[in-house]
Amino acid sequence: MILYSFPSSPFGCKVKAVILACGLEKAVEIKEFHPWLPDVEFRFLNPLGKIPVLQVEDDAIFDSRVICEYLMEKSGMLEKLMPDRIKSLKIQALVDGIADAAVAIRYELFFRPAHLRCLDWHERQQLALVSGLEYLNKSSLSMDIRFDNLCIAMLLSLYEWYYGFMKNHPFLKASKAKDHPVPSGITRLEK
Ligand SMILES: N[C@@H](CCC(=O)N[C@@H](CS)C(=O)NCC(=O)O)C(=O)O
Repeated sequence: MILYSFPSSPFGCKVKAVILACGLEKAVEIKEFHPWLPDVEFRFLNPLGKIPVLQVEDDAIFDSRVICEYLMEKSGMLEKLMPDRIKSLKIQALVDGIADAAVAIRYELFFRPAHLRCLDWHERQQLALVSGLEYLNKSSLSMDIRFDNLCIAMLLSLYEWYYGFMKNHPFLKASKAKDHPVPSGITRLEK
């Protein structure tokens, strides 16, 4: 299997953590790919042009939520990592929503020239991000290896719980988000 992702993608990091927790690291080759690079072939894998994508033989699976379930089911780890399915899916929805807001802000600041930026829209994304993090901060979080905790751990790097969780499970370090320069050849929006 091939995972197309980029080191700074929160959705890609979530999938990488699931790969490690399911013991699938030898079964999945990771290919770095930035979704904004013009690449017609990639659109055949995911018509939405987004990472992460998991190529499995002649099929391509997207998005990160579907990939995670596929990998957990394939490795027989679904029940173990998702003991409470609805709770896990709710936390994933929250974490993905925070990541969506963070990615939207990043794109706005990097790709869109200043004269096209909308302050109200930016503040709305910021509000979702901060409220989402506050909600997580107030939740009581265990130290267990479970899918909801993997989602949260790959999103956070600030909170006390995160340091405890990563110390308890050092094998997850390999899936942490990394700041990464944007590849050359990506054009910003100008008009
Ligand atoms: N819901 C999707 C979100 C994926 C996503 O937004 N990925 C970003 C990178 S972190 C992307 O590929 N953006 C390219 C674009 O929006 O054109 C998932 O969970 O996989």
